[in-house]
Amino acid sequence: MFGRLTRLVSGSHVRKNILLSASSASAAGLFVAYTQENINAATAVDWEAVRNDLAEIVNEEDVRNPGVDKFPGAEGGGGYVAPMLVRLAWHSAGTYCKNSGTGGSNGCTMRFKDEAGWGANAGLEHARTLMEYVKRRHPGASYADLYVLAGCVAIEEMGGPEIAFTPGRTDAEKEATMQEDPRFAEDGRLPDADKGDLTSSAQHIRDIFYRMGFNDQEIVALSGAHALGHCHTDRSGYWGPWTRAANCFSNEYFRLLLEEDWKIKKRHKNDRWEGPLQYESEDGTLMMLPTDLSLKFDKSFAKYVKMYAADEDLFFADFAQAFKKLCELGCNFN
Ligand code: HIF
Repeated sequence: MFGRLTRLVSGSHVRKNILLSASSASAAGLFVAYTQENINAATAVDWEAVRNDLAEIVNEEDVRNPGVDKFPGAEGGGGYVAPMLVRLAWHSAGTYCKNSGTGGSNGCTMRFKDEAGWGANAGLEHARTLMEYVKRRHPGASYADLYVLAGCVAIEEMGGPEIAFTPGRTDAEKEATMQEDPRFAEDGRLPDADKGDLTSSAQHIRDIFYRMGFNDQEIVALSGAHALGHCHTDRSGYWGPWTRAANCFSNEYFRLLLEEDWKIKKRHKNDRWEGPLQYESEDGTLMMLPTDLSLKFDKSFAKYVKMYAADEDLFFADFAQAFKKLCELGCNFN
């Protein structure tokens, strides 16, 4: 089965085929239209089989999260594809606003041109292409459920806690404004990684996550997911991994945040660093975003950083709850 998947996702020519063959419905030809018929079929989904397919995708070395940076090791396998799927799930859910009840993972509105094109979502087209493959094998599953489950399975496959998953999300059938369909949101809902100084960056994270209904402890617990994956210069403009085991869910992010002497990045390989403001470890191999570093210097956030650095079990338990909450914001499963 994965011989075929690999062929489909590894070459740009064949990738074009996967995209174009995915649908005749949308103008871009990218996405399968979700009809009332397959919404009704959602109850027939074999979720264990979906989980197995997702687990195979994140563990298959030839399935890639391609980029220009050429980090050490292959671009395929757990360290690259799995973190990208965690980012996919979080960006599908993190648009929620508790006051207006708009946004969230329900609707899977990132499939549409406007949200897909937000700067914050750069690079996630690779993840969405992988979801097309899973969708074709499980047509009764909504995209909205698939995006969320992909993130949960990826976390588990990287050694993280089990995230309780409840299916039942529906897919928006066409692009709309949030006034027309509350499952949509507007650009600006996902966080920026830098707001000038660390105090403003801390305030920005609070603005973003309080809007969703999270408190300081939950924000810090969620932030531990930056133990995973990389920043890519061709996506966000930032560069590098946060930890030395980007495919391993752990509390390393908190330990490194506290123990490393983080300095503003000035050089990249043998050149001047021309990218946005970011921090690097003493040996230059690891990175922190200004928003990450703000957790260390904000008193309320720092209390929880220390707690999770000292107690990985506590971090796993709190993360599992907070990530479940994130994935269910705005969802009505009844
Ligand atoms: Fe990320 N995040 N995130 N993030 N994120 C990036 C990558 C990942 C923020 C910015 C970035 C969370 C919160 C925030 C993951 C998971 C989570 C990148 C790099 C940026 C810039 C994208 C790229 O260049 O490819 C900001 C400002 C956040 C608010 C604090 C969550 C808590 C940590 C909610 C979360 O779960 C993961 C995983 C990646 C790695 C993706 C990859 O392709 O490797």
